[in-house]
Parts: sequence; C-alpha cells; structure tokens
Amino acid sequence: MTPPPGVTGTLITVAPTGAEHAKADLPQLPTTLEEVLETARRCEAAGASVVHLHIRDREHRPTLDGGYLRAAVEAVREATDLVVQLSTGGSVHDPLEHRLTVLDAEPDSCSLTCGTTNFGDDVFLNPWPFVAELYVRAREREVVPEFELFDLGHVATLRRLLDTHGLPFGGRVHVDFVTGVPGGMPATTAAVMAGVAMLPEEVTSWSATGIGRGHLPVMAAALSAGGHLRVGMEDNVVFRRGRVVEHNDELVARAAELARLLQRPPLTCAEARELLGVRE
Ligand code: KMH
Ligand code: ZN
Repeated sequence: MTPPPGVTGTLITVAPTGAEHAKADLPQLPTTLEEVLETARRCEAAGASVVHLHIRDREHRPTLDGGYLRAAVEAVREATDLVVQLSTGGSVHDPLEHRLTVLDAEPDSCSLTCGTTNFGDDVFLNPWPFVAELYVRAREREVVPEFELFDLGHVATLRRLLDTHGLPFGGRVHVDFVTGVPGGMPATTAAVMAGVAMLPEEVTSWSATGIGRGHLPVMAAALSAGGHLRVGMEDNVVFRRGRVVEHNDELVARAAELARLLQRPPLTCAEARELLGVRE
C-alpha cells in the first residue's frame, strides 16, 4: 500500500445522517438542507475533510430524488471546502436502478459497497453486475469511489473490480471498513486488521468506522495502524454511556483530538483531495 507522498495526517469523514434513523426519534439528526449545511460547516471547523451524505425529503424520509441530491451537493460545495461524497447505498429499500442515478448529481465522490450483506433483519443488496456498472459509470463521470467493505469477502470483490476494470478516476484507491453492522464483520480490532492484511496492493489509503458500541475501539485501532477515520450519527448516536450525541461535530472533534494526540492531525480539505484523487 503506497500512500501519496506528503500525506501523514488523518482523513476524517463525517457521515451525519444515514438512512436508518428516524427524525421523530432523534430530532438532532440533520435532515433538512439547512441542518445539513450547518452540520457541514461545524464539522469542517472541527476537523472533518469529507462529508458522506444521505439526503432526506421534506418529510425527513431518505430520498434519491435528483433535485434534492443536486441541491445538497451544490449548497455544501458553496458553504464549505469539504469533499462531497454521496451515498449510492441509499436505504435497503432503494432499487438498484435508482442508486445508479446518484451520480447524476455530480458529487466529488460516491460510496461503492463491494458486495451484498445482511443488514439487521434486512439485506443490503450489491450484486456484482451492479457493483461493476457503478464503478464504470463513476469513472466516466470523474467521480472518485470510496469502496465500502462490510465483510472480508468484499475485499475479494474489490480485487475482482481492479483486475477486470483497472483503477478508478483519480488513480487512488481508498477503502472504508464499515464494521459492526449486524450481519457484517464485527467492530473489533481483529476484524479491521484481518481486512487490512487482505487489501490489494493498489489500495492507497483506508479508513474504518465502528457502528454502535464498537465505535471507539475501531477508531483507536484504525489510528494506531495508520488508517483514517469515519464518524457521525449515521454510524453511532451514543457519545458515551448514557449520553446521546447532540451534534455531529462532537464526534468529529473527539476524533480530531485523538488523531492529534497520536501525532496524526486532521487533514485539510485540500490534503484530503490529494489523498483521494478528487478533482479540484
Ligand atoms: N444505508 C445502508 C443500507 C452507503 O452509504 O453506501 C447503506 C449505506 C452504505 O449506508
Ligand atoms: Zn452511508
């Protein structure tokens, strides 16, 4: 694994909303455009350089509607320097054809999950033809994919993608281990290390996130092993035992503090662009 020269700090991605939590249960979840913009600004100030976005409609329901997506991409770009990454995972109920249309909103980056996984009582569907089609279309649109790996088998699918289709737009390969989903790999140091050991040599950087209570252990494991971080209410809504997250920027600030302690301070947005190969 060869990171681009000069990058030694920590990429912090914030995933502020996701598709799973209900606004009614968690009023502080940013769902309106105004809330997303306020969150993006505060998280950038706290040390984030990438924002992973799921968009909600006026009723706070997850949507892949192109109008909403485009408006969010443009507004976040206007308000911040963050790398704007749109989720192509959507919710478990979104049809594959709709998920492909996410690229029409012209984000800097998109998530690209490398295989199907059990997702609690549901199934998060990512069959090979869909994964390959999304990969090829993202390159045509000059969108940098972030490869989401929920399970070790997904590393093998990334290998297959690189073998059959070559490198993505930008020439870098950044992966994110999403651990702790019921049905995917557990949020443990051992699982993250097993994934890292299997990564194809084309991979230039990796990050990890722990869903739920594995959040802090996975953060510490990733930082100590040279990885990057993803935090946010999509993945974790408990700040510490008995205290719910009040704002996404608390999670970013805690990640940034830990990164600084380990002498790997947060990357700027410009450094993040270089690391990921995202267009200026
Ligand atoms: N909401 C999950 C079903 C992604 O953003 O690409 C999928 C997910 C992954 O969150
Ligand atoms: Zn997501």
